[in-house]
Amino acid sequence: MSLTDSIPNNVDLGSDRKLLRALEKWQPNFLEWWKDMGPEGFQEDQIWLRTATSVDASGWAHYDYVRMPEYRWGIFLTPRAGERTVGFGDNAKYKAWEEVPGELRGILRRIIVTQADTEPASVEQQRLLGKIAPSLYDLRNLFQVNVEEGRHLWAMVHLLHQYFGRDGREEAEALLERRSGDQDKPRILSTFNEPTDEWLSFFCFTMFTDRDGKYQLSSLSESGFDPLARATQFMLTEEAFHLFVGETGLDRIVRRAAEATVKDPNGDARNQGAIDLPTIQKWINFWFSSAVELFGGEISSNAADYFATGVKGRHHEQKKYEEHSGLQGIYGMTLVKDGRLTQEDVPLRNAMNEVLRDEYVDDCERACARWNKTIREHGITDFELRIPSRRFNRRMGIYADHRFDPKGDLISDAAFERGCATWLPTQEDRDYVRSVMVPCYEPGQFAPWIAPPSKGVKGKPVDFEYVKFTAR
Ligand code: BYC
Ligand code: FE
Ligand code: FE
Repeated sequence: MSLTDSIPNNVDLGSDRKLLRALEKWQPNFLEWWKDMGPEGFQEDQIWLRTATSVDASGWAHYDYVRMPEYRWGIFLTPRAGERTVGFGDNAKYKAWEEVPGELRGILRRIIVTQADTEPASVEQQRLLGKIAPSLYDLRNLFQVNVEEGRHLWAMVHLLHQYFGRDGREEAEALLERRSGDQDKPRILSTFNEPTDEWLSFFCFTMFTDRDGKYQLSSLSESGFDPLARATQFMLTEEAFHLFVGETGLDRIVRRAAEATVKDPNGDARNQGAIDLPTIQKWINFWFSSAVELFGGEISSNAADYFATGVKGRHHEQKKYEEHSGLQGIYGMTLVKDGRLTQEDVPLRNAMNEVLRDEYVDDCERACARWNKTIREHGITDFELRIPSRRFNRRMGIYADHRFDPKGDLISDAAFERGCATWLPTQEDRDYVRSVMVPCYEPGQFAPWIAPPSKGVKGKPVDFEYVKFTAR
């Protein structure tokens, strides 16, 4: 099968010889990487997966059984809706760029490479999770997320190959050489080097880290560099499912925790084989605080440049804002001064990372309210989950040099050290969570620490055989 047949695309791959040759060289290396670093132990099995085969709203997703190495990773750009202009910053009203403007080459390359690097990183982080999947439904969802992150890598590699010449080809190779958590060749952003070796972390990752992806992609989806805008628009359609997996996965764990708490004579969910609510809170604290780092510095000249040049806007820049220069506004930033929290005005452009982080935090709060509703449905009124303050447990940015409790109050180093055992996962918590992670591969059965979903995938029943094992 030729590459143009094996790669569904709407970028006219068949007639672009140069691009085709570049991708023909890259593809075997990608497959090699997938076999080494993709889901371990399931490459021969038949997985009921969705594949993007076109960009039509009605028909883009095709569902069928497929062996993962034979997955058809495609290249899709959301079609143009007429002539576009740059929507914000100093270049607003100029025609959107079809090629990379020379003076923006450096920053566009940097943004695309950073975005691209996260995609294979997440697959690497999750590669052992299949061995301890709580159900076939969840196993299939894990692999769906993994193959789509693989496709997101293809989407960014396509941009690198088509628009960045030799530099782009070198960057595309390097994307297959870095490894999550590696001492010498780590992935670029911090969170993507954290181990994700049990499913509570997986659901926190898809809830909190993929959600950073949503907001970053959204702010790039109105980029003045039109191919990047169109590539990220299509990626967002897939991202919605990853977020669904995270948010509903946590809701199902919370449901089980609440049931077990009520059922147990001592109110101890762990006695019932579930994960208790305070432990879930610790994981939320850890993964949320790790994910908020991904928005970059609170006060950032990089962010100001991205906005000024028209490369990276705000979430829903056109829909939500009327003023698109970003020059008039100010942002009231909470800073630490003389050992106290104070508010200080920052020029809006320099605060763009924080503006995006605000949207993200609100979205996390919304999901958390839903989990709390699940808790209350079980008659539990003395426990509520909370999204911690964005200042809690930071390693980067303006809060990194200070210590805060989950409420966001400034505390001493000693108080932070003391609080850690109740706020963040301890070794004992990690051991417990790992101990309940036993695989459950019978169709319709679920591990005791997680409730079944309310429905199956794409109209299939919950007990559908989402994964067919070939030899086991
Ligand atoms: N870890 O002005 P600053 C996804 C660096 S997730 C390590 O604060 P800027 C997905 C920064 O590079 C979405 N380093 O940062 C999710 C800079 O370095 P230099 C991924 C970090 O540039 C799940 C310095 O610190 N997409 O898709 O405004 C599964 C200070 O720079 C970190 C993107 O990120 C960190 N967390 O903002 C699969 C979009 N944060 O110059 C996929 C593209 C900052 O001093 N990236 N640094 O060496 C960007 O737009 C920006 O690069 C960032 C950083 C928002 C990440
Ligand atoms: Fe992705
Ligand atoms: Fe994702």
